[in-house]
Amino acid sequence: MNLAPKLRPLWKRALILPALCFLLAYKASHLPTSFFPKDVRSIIKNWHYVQFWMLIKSGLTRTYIDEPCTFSVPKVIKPKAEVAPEFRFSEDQLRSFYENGFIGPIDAFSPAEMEEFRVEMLAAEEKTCPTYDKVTPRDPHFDTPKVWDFMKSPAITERIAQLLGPDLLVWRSQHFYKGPGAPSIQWHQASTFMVEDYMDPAIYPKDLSEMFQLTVWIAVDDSTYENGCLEFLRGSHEEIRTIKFGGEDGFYKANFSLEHPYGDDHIVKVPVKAGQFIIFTERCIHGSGPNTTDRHRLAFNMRVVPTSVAVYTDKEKYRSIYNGGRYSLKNWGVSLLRGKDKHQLSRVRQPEEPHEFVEIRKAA
Ligand SMILES: O=C(O)CCC(=O)C(=O)O
Ligand SMILES: [Fe+2]
Repeated sequence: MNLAPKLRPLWKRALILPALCFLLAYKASHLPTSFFPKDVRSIIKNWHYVQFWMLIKSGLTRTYIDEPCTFSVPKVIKPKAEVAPEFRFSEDQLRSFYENGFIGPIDAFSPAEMEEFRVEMLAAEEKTCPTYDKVTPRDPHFDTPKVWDFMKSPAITERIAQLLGPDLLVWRSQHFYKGPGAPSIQWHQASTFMVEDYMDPAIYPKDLSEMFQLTVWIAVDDSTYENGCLEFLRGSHEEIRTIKFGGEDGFYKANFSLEHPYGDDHIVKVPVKAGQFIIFTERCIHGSGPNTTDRHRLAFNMRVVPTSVAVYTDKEKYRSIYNGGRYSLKNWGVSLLRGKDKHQLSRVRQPEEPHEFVEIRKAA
């Protein structure tokens, strides 16, 4: 089933609308769903009533970008883990993170370390990665040991621990090669990453309004106004918004604009030096400008959850509308970044340990 967010011709919308109404009514009936195809079962189970309703009442021109939720700021602002003094956020820094939805830039690595890594990262861009048996920017921490070493740096882990708690898993990472002249990445946000395949969430927090996921974005090149540094709409993590289908091609191959109430005075552009990083909740609306220079802008990110959040559960494949279609999860697992995994809710793959690759060529 292709659920790419784009404006469909009127006749297609006229066919889909009654089907959606039926599925909404079926969800409300709580009748068994076992005889439906898997994708239909996922939609009935995972879509919130407001997601159905937004699509139906807009005549299939509008939907939530991800599972709808709000964001509750903790009543008492304090670190969620004890860390060494050199990594401690001040109360003001914590407060600004909760108010804005992001914090940084923060120092982690030297320009020399990034200089050396840049060569390896550029080489990896072209290689078939054994984890997915394809050329992909996804999850370089499995196949490039240096990426995992960087991720485990206390400059990073000790900062995230104060925001998410002591026990942390990496469930995703990605290279971002923004070539000379590359276009902008449009405003987007995510909650449980249902935004990737529009049927199943990737992560399963117990409480959707809590902060259950953080992204750490590490600059390998200096990231500047000219080459498309990250931009945020400060304070926009309070709610998951809707998208309107149509308009210019934007987010990879999708075709939509995010609807939000924030004026330009909320835009914060964050230039970052090579070796520095930014932490943000993916719920904070963000994007990056075009690269107007003749050099690339390299970066990588990691996505982190507390061990109490399950990832992918028993799935074998996960679709990504934006990022290369289906990904087989046969060689995927969460990687313990810090602390202990008392919950053991997801499959595990520790990048530093040997991995027996499962053949995925036919399955993917
Ligand atoms: O690197 C970019 O321009 C975008 C990064 C991003 O959206 C993310 O890390 O979630
Ligand atoms: Fe993003």
